[in-house]
Amino acid sequence: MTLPFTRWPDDFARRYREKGYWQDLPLTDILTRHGDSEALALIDGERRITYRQFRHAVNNLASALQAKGIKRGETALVQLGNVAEFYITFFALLQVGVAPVNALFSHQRSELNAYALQIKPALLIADREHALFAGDDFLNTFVDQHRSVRLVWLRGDEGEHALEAAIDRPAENFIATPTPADEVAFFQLSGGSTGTPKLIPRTHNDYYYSIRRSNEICGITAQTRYLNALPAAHNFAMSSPGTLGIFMAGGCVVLAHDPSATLCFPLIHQHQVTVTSLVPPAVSLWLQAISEGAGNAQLASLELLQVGGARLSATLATRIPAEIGCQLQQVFGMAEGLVNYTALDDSPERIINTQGRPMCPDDEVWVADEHGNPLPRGEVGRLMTRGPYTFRGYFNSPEHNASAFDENGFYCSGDLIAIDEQGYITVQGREKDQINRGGEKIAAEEVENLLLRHESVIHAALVSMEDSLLGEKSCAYLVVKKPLRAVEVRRFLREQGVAEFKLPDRVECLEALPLTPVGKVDKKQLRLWLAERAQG
Ligand code: OOB
Repeated sequence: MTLPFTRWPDDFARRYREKGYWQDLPLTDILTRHGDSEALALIDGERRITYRQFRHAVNNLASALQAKGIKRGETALVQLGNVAEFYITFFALLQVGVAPVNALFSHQRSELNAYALQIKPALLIADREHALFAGDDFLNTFVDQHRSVRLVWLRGDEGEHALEAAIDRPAENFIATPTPADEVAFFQLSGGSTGTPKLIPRTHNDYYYSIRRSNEICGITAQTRYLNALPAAHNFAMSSPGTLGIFMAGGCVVLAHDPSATLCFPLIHQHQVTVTSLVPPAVSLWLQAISEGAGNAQLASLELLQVGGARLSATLATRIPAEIGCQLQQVFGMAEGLVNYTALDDSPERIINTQGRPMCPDDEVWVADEHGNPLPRGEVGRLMTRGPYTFRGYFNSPEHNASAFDENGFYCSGDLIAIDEQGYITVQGREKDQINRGGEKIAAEEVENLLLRHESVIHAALVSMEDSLLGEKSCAYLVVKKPLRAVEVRRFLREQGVAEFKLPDRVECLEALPLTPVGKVDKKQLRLWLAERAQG
């Protein structure tokens, strides 16, 4: 049994193989290639895990999954944070050919249910440390609602659901059964711009290539010590080159539960970390900590800081080499595929002012006007792309795919960009109905739908407003039957079980929403009002 997904046309697949991008290896090769190496793979708090221990833990869990009757071609819903078990579970599922959706740790009931409805998971792996799974109420409802779930394992559980027990029990004669390399390995999460969170099928071949190529560009080796302070499940953290890149090279990953300076600076010093990745707001906080007394002495081992996920201002970019004392690399990527990097040997001017170049010679990227026609070099328009690691369709979403792709299979990311003569991209804005809250993506429609469930809400529009730290925050404009306060709105959304970062930072009630000539909500106008208010 294999999972349905939109494949690359045969001639593309042939070319990607001929050029060596697709090597027909399962992603588990990233780990198994190290055999019984005693090199350190992972540091999680006090725990130190070598490649040999890592591989054994993975095979134990994989073997336990097989013993429970979990089969190749099935799916899993996983919610684990920045802990060793995230990676053990990921590789174990791949070893038995089960495709996981790795929900973010910040996700709540609403997101987990939406993912489960789409993939109909055979198993759920989550964490007792997450508020949702501290007791059994949500778990019981979830298993009741999603009848496909046959097995539940929880990190930190003392009883029948204990994940750690399955990891610790030695496997006997384990035989790996990964899915074929050109089939779905797992699902990435889309930042989203529609009502329901969309899933991105990623194959072994395409994802492995993106990791291998990222390692080349970023100079990752067995000597690299990488601090992962981004959410473990995020595409940036997993593959650009991220934790999987480090594992592939035989380097060492140090886990941090959050990107705060108080946590990360000592970890960098203690473990002599050489590379890390941050979103722009975390960079601001690090710079603030340095200037307010922490200094940068603890960061002496740091050679490279990658920044991506949201727009990095030139002002902030300039301060990184000067105040943190390491090289900056801009990363403009997306869970759907395409990743752009500034090169380590690019001029400082390029590194500060551009979001880099597509990493693969066969990434086809062009800029379209609003009618889908190509624009001349340098002009601002829609990013269109296809290539050996850019997906060809969201999971089970024919309608959305029809508008997200053109007739030649080019994906329209919803970003507005310009490409210069040398092929360097600058991100100029966004056309998709999304708020980028410091790298955390909010699909406006998803939150609007939840707001409309409130008995007093007649119309709702969620728009971005500028924020000096996060870049953007969200404001909900509401037309209501009776006045609503921001706290009530936020409480209501929390009760709907939605991730905290999606709650509107501000709420405004109006008589009516402004409309465009064709009768759509005029979000441009709403954003303009917010900007005027912020100034006045
Ligand atoms: C990364 O992935 P996603 O899927 O969370 O978000 C993708 C979107 C892009 O379409 C763009 O709108 C925005 O995030 N974005 C940036 C950016 N990097 C991402 N906008 C401006 N400047 C940047 N450097 O965010 C992601 C995936 C892999 C690597 C890095 C980031």
